[in-house]
Amino acid sequence: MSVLQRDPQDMLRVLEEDGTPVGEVPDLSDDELVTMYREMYLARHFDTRAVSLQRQGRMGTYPPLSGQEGAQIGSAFALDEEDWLFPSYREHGAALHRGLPLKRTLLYWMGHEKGNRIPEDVNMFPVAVPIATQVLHATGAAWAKKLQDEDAAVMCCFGDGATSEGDFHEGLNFAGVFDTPNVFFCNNNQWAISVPRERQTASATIAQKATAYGFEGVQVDGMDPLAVYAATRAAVEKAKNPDEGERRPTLIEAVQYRFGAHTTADDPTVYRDTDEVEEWKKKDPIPRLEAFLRETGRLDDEKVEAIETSVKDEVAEAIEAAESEPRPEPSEMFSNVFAEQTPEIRAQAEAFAEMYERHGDEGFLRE
Ligand SMILES: Cc1ncc(C[n+]2csc(CCOP(=O)(O)OP(=O)(O)O)c2C)c(N)n1
Repeated sequence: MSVLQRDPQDMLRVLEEDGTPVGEVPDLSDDELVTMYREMYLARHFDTRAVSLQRQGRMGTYPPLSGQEGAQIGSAFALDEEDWLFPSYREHGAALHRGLPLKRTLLYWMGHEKGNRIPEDVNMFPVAVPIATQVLHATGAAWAKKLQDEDAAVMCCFGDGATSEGDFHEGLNFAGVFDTPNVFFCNNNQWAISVPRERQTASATIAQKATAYGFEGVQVDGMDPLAVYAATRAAVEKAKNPDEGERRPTLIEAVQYRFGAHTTADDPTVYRDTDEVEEWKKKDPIPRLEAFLRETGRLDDEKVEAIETSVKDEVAEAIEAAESEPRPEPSEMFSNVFAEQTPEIRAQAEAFAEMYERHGDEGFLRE
């Protein structure tokens, strides 16, 4: 029986918090499991460095992902080469697994348009900042894949807050009716900036919303990368190759927590309790997978140390490469939105140019 065939309130888990298996370990090779761990470690280290770059004034606002590595890497790991990822703005981990160079992610948050250009061989869409808009794009893309008879699944990532948007309903409703090959992956990290999960919906779970759209919804422990992988893999396979009578789309709710701020522009201590954060830190996906891999002889001190060193080097190189790019021209913010500028944007660009000429960079800095 598929792992998707369960009550949406029955959370799927493979590893306990201490790394002990309590469910069926997915069929991944030793190398794949260690790579999964390395990528989670890489995502965490990248995140820590990115936050400190922002604090040093070397990068703009940045949305941290710490705590969410298991959900991001575990889900992206389940995609095949031909599948597509439609991310929100926090999916730096899923993106690195897909092959987006870290330098691009850094450039994006440093304000370079170049950072938003996805390499031809990476099947993912650019960052979506307007909440839930990517759900519609992903549903449309999946419908196109189906109409063109292409064998590809489309995974769309969004937060718990996104489920309150009309776009979420429209996308999932359409996917159900047109039976599109979608995996809707909700990173329920408990908070939409300062709005807690209880204020987002009166439903017992987000996963159960799938029932209303006529397809399967599954709740998974998002701090457990192997459970996330198992659920996403089953959803990807079903999207591309459903059994008789099965609907292609799936809604996955990965229950997790963001350890840090929503972005570097807010202070989470104002709206949430430090005890709550500490409780969730006990579920950290990285030591959880590490304990399992050590216990089963796939990792030891030497291997972990080698991973640590290579990850630090990789991130340092990406930072150096991003910082050696010439600074973007501020006027570039008016480009790349429309092929031809609208009269409003043209007027704004002209007003900006005039102000910039008069005051230079200083005119835009606040004390
Ligand atoms: C359409 C829209 N409305 C409001 C915002 C402002 N905003 C930015 S992030 C955010 C919260 C999103 O929370 P959630 O969907 O749970 O994702 P998370 O940031 O927790 O990953 C809001 C309201 C926005 N970006 N787009």
